[in-house]
Amino acid sequence: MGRRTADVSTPARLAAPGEGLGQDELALAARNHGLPLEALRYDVTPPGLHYVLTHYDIPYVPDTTAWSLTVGGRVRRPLNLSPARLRAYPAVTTRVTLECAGNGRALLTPRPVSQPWLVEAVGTAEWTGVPLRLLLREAGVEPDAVDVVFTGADHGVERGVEQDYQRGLPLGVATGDDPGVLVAYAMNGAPLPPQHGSPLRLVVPGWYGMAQVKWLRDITVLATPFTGFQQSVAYRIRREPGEAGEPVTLVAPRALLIPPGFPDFMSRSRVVAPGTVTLEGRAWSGHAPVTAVEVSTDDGTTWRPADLEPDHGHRWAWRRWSSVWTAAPGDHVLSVRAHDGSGRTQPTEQPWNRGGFANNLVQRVPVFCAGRAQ
Ligand SMILES: Nc1nc2c(c(=O)[nH]1)N[C@H]1C(S)=C(S)[C@@H](COP(=O)(O)O)O[C@H]1N2
Ligand SMILES: [Mo]
Repeated sequence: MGRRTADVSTPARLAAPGEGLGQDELALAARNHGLPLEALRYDVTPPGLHYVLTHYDIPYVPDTTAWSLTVGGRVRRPLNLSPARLRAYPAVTTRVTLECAGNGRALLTPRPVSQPWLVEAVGTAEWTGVPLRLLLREAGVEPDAVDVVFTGADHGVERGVEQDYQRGLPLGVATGDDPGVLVAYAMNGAPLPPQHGSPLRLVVPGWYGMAQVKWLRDITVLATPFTGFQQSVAYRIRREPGEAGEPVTLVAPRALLIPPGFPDFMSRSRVVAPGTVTLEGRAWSGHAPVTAVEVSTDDGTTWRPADLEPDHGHRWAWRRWSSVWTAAPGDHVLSVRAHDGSGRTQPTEQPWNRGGFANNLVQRVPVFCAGRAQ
């Protein structure tokens, strides 16, 4: 597999100063849709409103009973499992907020040319499946194992490298139980929809989207670190094309606002009436639980704490926050930022890298307050 080796791939392109979105980025944006921000209201994102990101094509799987998941490599007893067999294992359901590592990319200058997310590449679902550690225990991992590689059924070419979509996890993450990695067959109590990985996908709570391999068909245990394209070339934080860079792993803290009032069709800027406005939204982090959320109604000059709801037992899902604002006539810029238990927060200056990954810059929501104060 792989017509060319990963190290000769073309670096991702940066947009020239002032260069608008091209047709290729528009095509990606139309295929890979975001969460309409008003859907941040739901604890669990309703079907179809969860963001979607697929690098190549959505595989056509009309008969999911014919699917097989193989587990092999450095194991004593290779497995070959059908979705029906997987349903016979003890099932675990976990509520998880997924976010694409490229969320925030299109806000960067210069803009990395790729899927042009603003802030909406996020969603929360209840994923049901089999704990990966049970499958690995049954297969009997050899003592020299270091990485576990997950292969999807989708195939494509990326920056000159033909490949199956593949990602690896360190053995400790794959076999750990905090978080427990799932081989999921259901989303919100129903079989996985095609775009979310039918019939099987990986769910790695706390990690960015690229780790959550959809259309999962093979799990291979390796005695050497995995160096595939999506591990060693893509999804690295680097400023220069030649750098090895740091791997993209856990989700950085982020809070988003449910845009208040009503939108202008073209600019999506908001209009609110004067008086009391409840600002509300969601906050999450893959590193550690969110400990505080702050809001600003003066474009980041001053911040005040918002009320943060408890996690209601859902550590890996976003949490609701709210704050009351008295809107006065005129123009305002609303912002919100999350802090987590690892001491991380959101920057107000863009943290630029070539791939446009993990940009958790604070959201800015311009609002026009119409009319006279009461
Ligand atoms: N097989 C496969 N799995 C994949 C991808 C892919 O292109 N192919 N995209 C990944 C990326 S980058 C993201 S952000 C998540 C998106 O998951 P969702 O579409 O269910 O929201 O899937 C991940 N899993
Ligand atoms: Mo992603």
